Amino acid sequence: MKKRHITLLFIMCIAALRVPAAVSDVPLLRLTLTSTDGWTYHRVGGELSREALQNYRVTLLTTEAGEACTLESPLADCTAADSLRVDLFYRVTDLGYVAAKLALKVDLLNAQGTLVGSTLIPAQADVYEQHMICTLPVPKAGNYYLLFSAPKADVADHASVRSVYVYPATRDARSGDVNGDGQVDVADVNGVINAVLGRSALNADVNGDGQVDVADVNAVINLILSN
Ligand SMILES: [Ca+2]
Ligand SMILES: [Ca+2]
Repeated sequence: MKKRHITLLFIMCIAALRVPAAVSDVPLLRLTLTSTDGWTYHRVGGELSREALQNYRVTLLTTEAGEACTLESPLADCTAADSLRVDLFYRVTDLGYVAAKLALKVDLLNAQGTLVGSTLIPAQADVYEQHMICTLPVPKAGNYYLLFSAPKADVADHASVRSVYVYPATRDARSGDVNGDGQVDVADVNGVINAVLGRSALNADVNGDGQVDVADVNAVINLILSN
């Protein structure tokens, strides 16, 4: 049997399956009072716990001597993400001290610890409950983690992280490169099939109709054959 016939037979076998396209409102990472697993707070004598978050002890600062107190997320699977949206809630406990001086830095690092992206989020003046938002592009499919710091000295011992949510901005699958490796090839066909079968949360809506189904398998094969 020819390879193309085998492919068509397989497509017919999964033709009845239809699952909704992946949604991007489920956080990839979150740090809350009830969810601190995998997160690390780097500060001598510091701890990351429900009590520490409640009692404003998860501060981010860099001392005059250069010691940085930082917050590190666990690794996240960013295979399906074009970018990450970070929502960080920061409670200021002394406005007079902190106003206009606070800015948080968010670094994106790959699994080997190499810095691949960075942004600085300035605080709003005279606001106790700071909602700090930034977007970091994901350079290519893979696992990444985030490192939060305050690079200016002495700014943030009067403020504390309250919670962090990191949402994936779903990769646009219409190019056919559903796994984000820069190529449209058989690996993407496998990716779409796995998404159709519910084995992967990859955005595989290649034809952009809002569903992930056999039509997307056809669409990615057509993209490969047309190249
Ligand atoms: Ca690909
Ligand atoms: Ca589709």
